[in-house]
Amino acid sequence: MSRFFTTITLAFALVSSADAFFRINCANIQRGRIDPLVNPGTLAAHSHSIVGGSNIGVNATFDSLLNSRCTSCEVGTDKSAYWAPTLYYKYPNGSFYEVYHNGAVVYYLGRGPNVNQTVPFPEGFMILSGDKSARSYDNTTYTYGTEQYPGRPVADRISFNCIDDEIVEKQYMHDTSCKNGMRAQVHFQSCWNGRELYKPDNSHVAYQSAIDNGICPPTHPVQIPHIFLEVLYAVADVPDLTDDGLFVFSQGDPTGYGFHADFQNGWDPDVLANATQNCLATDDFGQISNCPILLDSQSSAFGFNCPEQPPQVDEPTRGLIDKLPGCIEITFGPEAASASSMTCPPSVPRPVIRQTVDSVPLPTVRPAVGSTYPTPNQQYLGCFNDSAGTQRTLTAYSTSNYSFMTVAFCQEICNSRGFRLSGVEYAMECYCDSVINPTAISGWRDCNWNCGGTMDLPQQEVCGGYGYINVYNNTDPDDERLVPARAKETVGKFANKGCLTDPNTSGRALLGPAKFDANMTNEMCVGFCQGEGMHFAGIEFGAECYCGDDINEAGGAVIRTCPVQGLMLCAGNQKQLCGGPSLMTLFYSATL
Ligand SMILES: *[C@@H]1O[C@H](CO)[C@@H](O)[C@H](O)[C@H]1NC(C)=O
Ligand SMILES: *[C@@H]1O[C@H](CO)[C@@H](O)[C@H](O)[C@H]1NC(C)=O
Ligand SMILES: *[C@@H]1O[C@H](CO)[C@@H](O)[C@H](O)[C@H]1NC(C)=O
Ligand SMILES: *[C@@H]1O[C@H](CO)[C@@H](O)[C@H](O)[C@H]1NC(C)=O
Ligand SMILES: *[C@@H]1O[C@H](CO)[C@@H](O)[C@H](O)[C@H]1NC(C)=O
Ligand SMILES: *[C@@H]1O[C@H](CO)[C@@H](O)[C@H](O)[C@H]1NC(C)=O
Ligand SMILES: *[C@@H]1O[C@H](CO)[C@@H](O)[C@H](O)[C@H]1NC(C)=O
Ligand SMILES: *[C@@H]1O[C@H](CO)[C@@H](O)[C@H](O)[C@H]1NC(C)=O
Ligand SMILES: *[C@@H]1O[C@H](CO)[C@@H](O)[C@H](O)[C@H]1NC(C)=O
Ligand SMILES: CC(=O)N[C@H]1CO[C@H](CO)[C@@H](O)[C@@H]1O
Repeated sequence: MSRFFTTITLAFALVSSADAFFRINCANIQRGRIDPLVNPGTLAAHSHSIVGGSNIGVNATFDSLLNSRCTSCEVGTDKSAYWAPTLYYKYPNGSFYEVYHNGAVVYYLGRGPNVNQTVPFPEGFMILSGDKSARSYDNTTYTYGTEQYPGRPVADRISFNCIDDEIVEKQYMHDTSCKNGMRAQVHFQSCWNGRELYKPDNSHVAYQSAIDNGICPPTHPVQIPHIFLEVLYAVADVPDLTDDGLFVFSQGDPTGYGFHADFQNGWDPDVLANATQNCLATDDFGQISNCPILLDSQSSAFGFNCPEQPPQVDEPTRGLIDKLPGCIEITFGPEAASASSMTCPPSVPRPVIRQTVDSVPLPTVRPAVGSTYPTPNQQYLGCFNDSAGTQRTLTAYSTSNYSFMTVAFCQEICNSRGFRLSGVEYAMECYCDSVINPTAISGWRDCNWNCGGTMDLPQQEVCGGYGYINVYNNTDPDDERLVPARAKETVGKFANKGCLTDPNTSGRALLGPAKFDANMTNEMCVGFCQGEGMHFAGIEFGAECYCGDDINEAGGAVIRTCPVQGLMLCAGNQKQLCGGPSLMTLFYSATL
């Protein structure tokens, strides 16, 4: 299998046309001693890292998963849960540290001569693959096989890749000094007996003859999608690594032979049926973009939109902890770990399982292009591309605020600054302008990140995507905030006479009384000069007011039309202009 996952390019080169699959990226949804397959309703024996539907918990069922508010996997219609043991590093002083990983990658593979007979997982279907007590390689237990399709050691369902300059794959944790992470991998059974949805000994399912390929045994004739799960552990990022430390999985396994993973179906049945039929047997190279039914609900924002949930089991599993959760003893094998080394005696106090209320799916508002949202004067113009490498779609102003960002929050930011156009991007960013950059193109479907500020609301709205922006236009002709700043036409008896140059070579353009005020406005300066008994009032550089009865023409001052650009906002009124550098906004009245 390693051939797929070294790089995408390599996968493209090596995958044959029979090797169809799709790949779903998932972020963590919860961690802790939860395993509704093996220990429904109660504490699991060891700690798991779980990805998928947000309703995962000790009582999770097909219905509760399907009802999850969201999934931490990129396909929104897959609310299944997938989990694997948590990996720890044991320091020489006995403390444990949880090894960082950011979720899992789940592959759905279509393999073997009967791939076109693959049926979707039934509702309520569950599988566990692997054996938590294994501590050595079992070379005697084989999958079903025939001469044409030989069997293979079942132990090959587990493998580890050390991602370094060279990638080496073996069936155990053979190397933990991997610069770019250690990847643990599990193949699931893809043959079903057609009867039970789950049996505690997993005898309702069997492996294909070659595990990731081949035929199903006659006892388990129904071919189901083949799940292959990968978790990439950042083994090199553990602080204070020493030669005397030990990487150990949560079931007390320092070998890796006991790695395992669970799947609890939470797929929208129609979607899984469609994807099984159309995307597993054809030549699609793992791209969700080639599978229309999955693309419909695909979001690159799965981690943002569906963040990790608080742990239901009230005990520490993250960071630095003083023992493995659940009385787990470390056992090195080669004999299988005993049940007692992985179980708490009844005398040990049990952590509380927090009562949680199953969530329900949240609607996401997606206004149609041309419609208004959320108020009747805000017209949605569409999803535009907005790559950081090119000029942005809206360039005049931008800000970022994850916890508060909503469409309306950004509209207010932009409109209050005088910009008609507002754009939300990347869940948290807001861009403003009066015009759209002509290179930007609308009509994209990649605006699918929920706004950070709607995280806790009963309804979600969309705030762009990674490199994509939702643009809104405030079309209200009467919105005062959008009227560009300008000088007043009249202030009382005083009329605006345009601009007066103030070359400042031989005295000011107006030689009477003057004042500076941090709250300067047109009205303030006119009022001041009128009070001083002067006929001219001139405002310069935003906050300086000059008065006079004559213009200092000898000093080079002349009246001219005001320039379109270069005038300054009044220090005391952002909607008024108050001259500029060496230039006055001029008011005059013949009578006082
Ligand atoms: C054990 O060692 C680790 C790594 O040096 C350290 O972070 C931790 O605090 C130590 N634990 C105790 C209990 O001293
Ligand atoms: C499965 O069906 C597809 C589409 O009809 C076909 O291209 C492919 O060859 C079939 N695969 C097998 C193994 O029969
Ligand atoms: C299985 O492994 C054992 C122990 O390493 C070895 O002695 C035996 O020959 C192996 N059997 C097969 C069939 O490879
Ligand atoms: C599968 O989904 C695609 C995309 O939504 C749709 O066009 C197609 O009709 C569906 N096929 C079946 C068999 O339902
Ligand atoms: C799980 O279900 C049982 C039986 O309905 C209930 O007693 C228990 O409180 C539930 N646990 C949680 C954490 O919801
Ligand atoms: C939008 O995409 C076009 C075509 O790929 C590109 O030329 C343009 O620079 C992009 N514009 C932005 C704002 O990203
Ligand atoms: C985000 O917006 C809120 C509400 O306006 C404000 O209180 C907060 O300071 C802002 N945070 C940042 C980082 O700007
Ligand atoms: C935004 O609305 C205003 C007022 O209706 C209109 O003049 C302007 O052309 C619109 N801008 C865009 C980019 O649609
Ligand atoms: C400007 O106006 C504000 C608000 O009216 C006031 O608090 C401030 O003291 C004024 N500043 C000056 C320099 O007059
Ligand atoms: C040559 C001249 O008139 N310079 C004046 C320019 O303005 C400053 C500040 O008002 C005066 O200090 C200079 O005398």
